[in-house]
Amino acid sequence: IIDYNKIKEASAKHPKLKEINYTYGTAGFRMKAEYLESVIFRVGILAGLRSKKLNSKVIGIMVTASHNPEADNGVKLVDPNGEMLEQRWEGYATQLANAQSEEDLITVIKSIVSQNEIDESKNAIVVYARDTRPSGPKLIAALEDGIKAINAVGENLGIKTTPQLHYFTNYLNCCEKPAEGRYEELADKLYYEKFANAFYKAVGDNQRLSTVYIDAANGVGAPKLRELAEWIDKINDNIFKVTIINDDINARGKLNFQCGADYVKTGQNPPLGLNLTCEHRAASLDGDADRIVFYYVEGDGTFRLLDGDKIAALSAGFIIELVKTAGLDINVGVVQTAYANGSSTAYLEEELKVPVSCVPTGVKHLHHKAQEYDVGVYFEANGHGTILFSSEARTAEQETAVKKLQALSELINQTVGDALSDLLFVESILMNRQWSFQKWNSIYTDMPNRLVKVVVSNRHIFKTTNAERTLVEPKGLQEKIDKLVAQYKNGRSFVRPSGTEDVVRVYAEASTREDCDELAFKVAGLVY
Ligand code: 16G
Ligand code: ZN
Repeated sequence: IIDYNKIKEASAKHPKLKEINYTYGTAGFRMKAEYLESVIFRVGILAGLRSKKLNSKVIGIMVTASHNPEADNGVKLVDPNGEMLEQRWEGYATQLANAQSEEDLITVIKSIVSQNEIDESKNAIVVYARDTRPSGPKLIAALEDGIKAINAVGENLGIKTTPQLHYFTNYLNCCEKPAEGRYEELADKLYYEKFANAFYKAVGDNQRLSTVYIDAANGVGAPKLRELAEWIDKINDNIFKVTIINDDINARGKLNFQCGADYVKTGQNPPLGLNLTCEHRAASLDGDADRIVFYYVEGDGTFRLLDGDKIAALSAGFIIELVKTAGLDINVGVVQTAYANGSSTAYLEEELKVPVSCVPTGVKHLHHKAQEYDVGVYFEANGHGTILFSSEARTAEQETAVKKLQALSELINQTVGDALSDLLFVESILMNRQWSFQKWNSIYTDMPNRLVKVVVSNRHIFKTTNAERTLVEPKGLQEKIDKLVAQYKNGRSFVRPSGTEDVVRVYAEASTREDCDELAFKVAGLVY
């Protein structure tokens, strides 16, 4: 039963700051860590309510701000199947976070209980983890107060990557409950064991490739990848060689600073601390290890990025080949956002002849669309993505191609995009194909592109349609953009409000670097 007095008392220790209006957005709640204490306390309560509503299923909570600066933090809820929180409950999260007084908070809780006919007497179970941010422990303490206030059982998983938390939440709900051992260690062990074994299966007896240099953004990906690589070594120490750089998780100020997937993708240059020569294969993770981008430099020093679009193309190409070889009746589809490079879309549609759909930014949109295919490949250009295999695609026939397909389906983290699982997935395809990064890059040539952010007084006046590719408001602006775009060969540009920052983003693409930069600059000028 819910003890409302207990909640009131506990909440008084984590009062809501007056001046702030919170929104549960694409990435949950995310902002400067010092504004988050009351919010995280309330997220603990919400997770308890959600668990009660879903018959005591386990709900996950991740405390992270991903690629944001070290001073930020954030929190996200994970549903029992490991997917993002159901959309209607995002609204409840926002309402709870904004309740000003203790009285208001109780009113909101009671209305969630009654709207969802929640049985207050049901048990509630939640698991939670955090990344390596210095503000993490204090916020976890506030979270625990919220979990206790609603009489939920809470299991602290300690420091984990975001995808590990998604994976373990799903595991607890669908697999046998672990009989012994602390959850904190189990969550690592089960994860390493699963992905190391699947990698071994997927690479078969193909020869290993050269060392991959991983920029771990000085975040949680560093220790976790190191341990995962040790597990792989235990099975066979001659299939995967990795060198981790930017692995300093203890020094202040280093997390995501001039390194990590977002830095590399946005700036289209290598991170601090990595001396790239043309022999190197490299990749960058983000601060919670759910994004990865690969890259290398040419002999002449040109930087080549293998981003989410290239990962999607590599994966789709290999999977389609396996499906054909095995003669399976399985449909493969790719889901992209407006940020996908035009050349990648053309390659998928024209060369691979695979259906491509475009959806708004944010994992929940991509994930849901991908579920419509037997095999749904989705990657955002920024390096977040995964592949969903329906049970249809996981048949038990014993043919080699089918076996390989099955191994791949086990190697990819199907709950959410996962940098570590994606890394092994890509590596296994490259090993099967014996492809270099150069060969992989050559499947198509990226159109020069530029992403800029524009600070505006109110980003909420920007409204989009057509999977964010067309502005409907402010009125007349889209026509002006269209006119500009028409002046450039292969020009493409769109404007959308960010879901995570107080800015408007402008994306532009054109045949040459100069044209593309000029187009981005001019469109930004229209927005400003
Ligand atoms: C978050 C999303 C990412 C999206 C980005 C867009 C998840 C796990 N991550 O990082 O998918 O691309 O936000 O940010 O959902 P924006 O709206 O600020 O451009
Ligand atoms: Zn992330």
